[in-house]
Amino acid sequence: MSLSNPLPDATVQLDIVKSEAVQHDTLFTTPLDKAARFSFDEQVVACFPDMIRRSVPGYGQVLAMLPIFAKRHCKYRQQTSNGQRVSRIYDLGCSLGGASMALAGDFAPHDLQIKAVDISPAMTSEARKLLRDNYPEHDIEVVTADIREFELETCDMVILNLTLQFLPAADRVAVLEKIYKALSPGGILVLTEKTHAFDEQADAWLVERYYDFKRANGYSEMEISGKRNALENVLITDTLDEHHERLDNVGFARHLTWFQFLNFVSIVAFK
Ligand code: GEK
Repeated sequence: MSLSNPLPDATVQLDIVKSEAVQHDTLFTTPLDKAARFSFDEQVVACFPDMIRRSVPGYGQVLAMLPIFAKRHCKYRQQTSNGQRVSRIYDLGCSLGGASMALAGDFAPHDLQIKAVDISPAMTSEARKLLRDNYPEHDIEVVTADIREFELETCDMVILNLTLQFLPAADRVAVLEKIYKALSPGGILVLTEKTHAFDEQADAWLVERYYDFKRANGYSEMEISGKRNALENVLITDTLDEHHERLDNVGFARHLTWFQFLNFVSIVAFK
């Protein structure tokens, strides 16, 4: 089957990086050592906006909804050191700060305090630059840290956009517990993840259509299989039921799947 035009939805995107400098993702256009593991290094940073847009169905739509959710659920519940009331939002596993940028773009500088955290220094140094250039007036701090060790202050909203999936399975509960504790009553967690289906046939169909999506966005068979190999044991998916069960277990009384596109889902959990 050949799909010559990019799928309409694949073109829905936020210009998270307006710079001309964004490279086309060519990371897997040449055969690589089969054992090479995917890592968020300088090479990935240089093509990240192109990569995420072409390989994550619904990335733009999810980001576009974040400020809409924030406007409903962030109620200036936090106090800064100089006594001002703000809404504090964490963007955990921020990469280049796409989610933080989507939020900053829709809020006045004094209304939000954003803390964006990522373990990759290559990502945070670029994110810091992009956020400073695009939103110089906003209170946005970019921190290089492992979210498993990073302490959270009380907050109104936490974004885990495609990040939990990169943590070892055994560490996921503790991170969610920490988030639950930090959220003020009325606050929300937005958790977006790649998932797998429990039913084998359903899963095979979703995975195949996901590869069709990537083909439609210009990825070759070699690029698709190269990326799949590199992500093995690096990106470990759960089922949608496992996500909901874990959220129950850490204390979230109410959570629902508000978005699904093939095997990618986004959940909102309410404290
Ligand atoms: C976006 N949220 O554009 N601590 C902190 N960061 C981590 C950790 C960890 N333990 N493990 C992985 N990361 C972004 C996209 S990308 C998703 C998120 C993807 C970071 C890692 O360095 C990378 O930047 C990010 O999680 C995942 O809205 O590339 O598929």
